Amino acid sequence: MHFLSFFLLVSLAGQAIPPVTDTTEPVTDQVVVHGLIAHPFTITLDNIRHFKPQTYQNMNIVCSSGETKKVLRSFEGISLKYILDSAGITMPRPKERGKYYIAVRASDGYTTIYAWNDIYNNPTGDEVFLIFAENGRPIMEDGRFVMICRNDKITGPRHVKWVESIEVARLP
Ligand SMILES: Nc1nc2c(c(=O)[nH]1)N[C@H]1C(S)=C(S)[C@@H](COP(=O)(O)O)O[C@H]1N2
Ligand SMILES: [Mo]
Repeated sequence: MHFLSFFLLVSLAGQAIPPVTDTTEPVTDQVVVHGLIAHPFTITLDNIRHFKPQTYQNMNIVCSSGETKKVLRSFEGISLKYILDSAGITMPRPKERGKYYIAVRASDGYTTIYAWNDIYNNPTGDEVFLIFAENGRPIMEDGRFVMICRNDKITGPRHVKWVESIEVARLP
């Protein structure tokens, strides 16, 4: 075999096979805010203080199976509504408000949505937080940012680990 093609083959094979030690999910260190908004931006641990984070107490992460997966004595974060207000949702036809939704996506493909009405016309709007610290420590294994909905009865499904984007979109 020609030396160069052998070299190419080896380097391509090296790319295709991830290191065996890498069993963790891809860690996301920023959250991109995009879609039908006036001011797209990216949230990082460096700029999240501009959103005036607050500390809240006591929340359990409960799976649909009924199992309590995690107990948060405290968590620190910013509200989704405040993020959206900063982004400025563009809605030229207000009668279409019911078609608008917010998709929260994680790096492993896990996704949850909130209807625009859930955030702006329901108590839920005051209960959804992008959090970056749990029990007084930065979040590590679940990515740097997690989204939670504090008033869900079953809190696991809309507890999104490894959040990488928040998109404002509209049904056709
Ligand atoms: N990105 C991402 N977030 C996720 C999941 C997931 O698979 N991917 N699983 C959900 C489920 S089913 C539950 S119950 C909670 C708690 O899961 P954990 O025990 O893996 O933390 O996280 C939720 N968040
Ligand atoms: Mo779950």
